[in-house]
Amino acid sequence: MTTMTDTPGGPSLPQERRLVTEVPGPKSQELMGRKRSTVADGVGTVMPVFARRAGGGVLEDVDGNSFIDFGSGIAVTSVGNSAEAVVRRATAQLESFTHTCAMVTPYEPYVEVCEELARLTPGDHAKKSALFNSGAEAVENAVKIARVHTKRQAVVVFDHGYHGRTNLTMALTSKDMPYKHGFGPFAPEIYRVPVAYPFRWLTGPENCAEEAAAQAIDQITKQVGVDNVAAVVIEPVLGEGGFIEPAKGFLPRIAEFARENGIVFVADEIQSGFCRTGQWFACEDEGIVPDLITTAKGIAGGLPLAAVTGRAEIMDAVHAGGLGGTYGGNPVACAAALGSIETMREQDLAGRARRIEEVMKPRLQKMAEQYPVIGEVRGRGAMLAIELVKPGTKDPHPEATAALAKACHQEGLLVLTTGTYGNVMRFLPPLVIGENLLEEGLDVLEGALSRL
Ligand code: PLZ
Repeated sequence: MTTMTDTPGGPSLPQERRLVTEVPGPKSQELMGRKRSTVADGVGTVMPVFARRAGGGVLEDVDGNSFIDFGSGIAVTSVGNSAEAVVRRATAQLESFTHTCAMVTPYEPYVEVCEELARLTPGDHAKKSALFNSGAEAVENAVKIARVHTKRQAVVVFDHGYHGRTNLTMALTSKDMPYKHGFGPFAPEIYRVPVAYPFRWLTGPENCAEEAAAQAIDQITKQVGVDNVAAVVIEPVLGEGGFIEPAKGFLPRIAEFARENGIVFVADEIQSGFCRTGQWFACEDEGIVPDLITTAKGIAGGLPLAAVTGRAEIMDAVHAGGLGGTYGGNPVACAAALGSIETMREQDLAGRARRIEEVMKPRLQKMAEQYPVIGEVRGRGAMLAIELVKPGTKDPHPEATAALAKACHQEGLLVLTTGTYGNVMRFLPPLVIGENLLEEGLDVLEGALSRL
């Protein structure tokens, strides 16, 4: 019997970095052999160790090694793995019923999650939500809703954008390898325009916001035609593209342009949302009120749940029965989301994210001064990154990035890379991570950098 105190990943899990074997250890190696013979090669592995327990700021593998977690399962376990309120609520729900299908017989947790989303997302207009299983599914549905509402077809997305791996969301995603390569043909009526990426803007960062917005708007106007555009879809901080913060002013300008032209502005906050950047949602930093917002990942503490939330009149444009899916808004996932939101609220995890930035960013900046391989430190809250370059240039350095990640893994620090050029190391610790672990993780990173 699992009780609250010995919940895997719960308080009994020592919050420490501990290496007791080489990485990967023998048990992980054996499991990796079994994986290779039965799991499709297309399913990749970032760090070749098998998880046994995880919680707080650590992940323990089957050999007994304990890693400091700077990844949160790609920005999912913001409240920590097996967070108490998530386990408590999801367990109670598991014991009541596991599934009815929300379209067949609705249940209260689904409604409660939508009520929370209406409260938490930006803007005080009337809002409605629909729930799904994955981020990609949420983005697909945001496009469906925007098309019905506007009776238009075109969708505008941005350089370096990432929105998922389904056919439509692959089309919305900008990076070929590994996401799109060989998987075409892709969905039509998708148009890509420039984003204000200050570090790589040709004329430099100073006028990046205005120039990029002008170019984007010119392309939309001249190449697509505003009357054809149903939606613009953008991540307020571009995640898989390399933790790019669009230069200040860019997002408000695009949002304004959308508003003036009857285009639905969709903020994809699947990676940046739910306290990750130090606010409930990243678009709040520039006072943006999206028409639709897509959420997933951090919403449910590790259970699969996603949502589209937005202006009631847009959401309600779709005919009855037009939105759904067998599992969308599964009751256990909804209960977990309510536990996750409860934790974020009670423990002020947005404040914790801001504190993580305070601890990490100055240290990363110091490392950047010392090691010219770091071209830029960026991000906010607990969504931070370093972009690696060939020293003295801005040429991307994916080899150094991969080597640095591998060195960190071997020293007991779980880090992830990202970026169109594969040259960005990102830091996404659980928001509940202890400050001692944060500092120790940075020590490991610094040591690995010095040996690079
Ligand atoms: N939109 C902004 O970050 C998922 C992808 C990892 P799903 N990002 C992690 C990988 O290699 O598959 C993501 C995102 C943004 C949409 C998605 C898609 O969310 O839940 O993975 O479908």
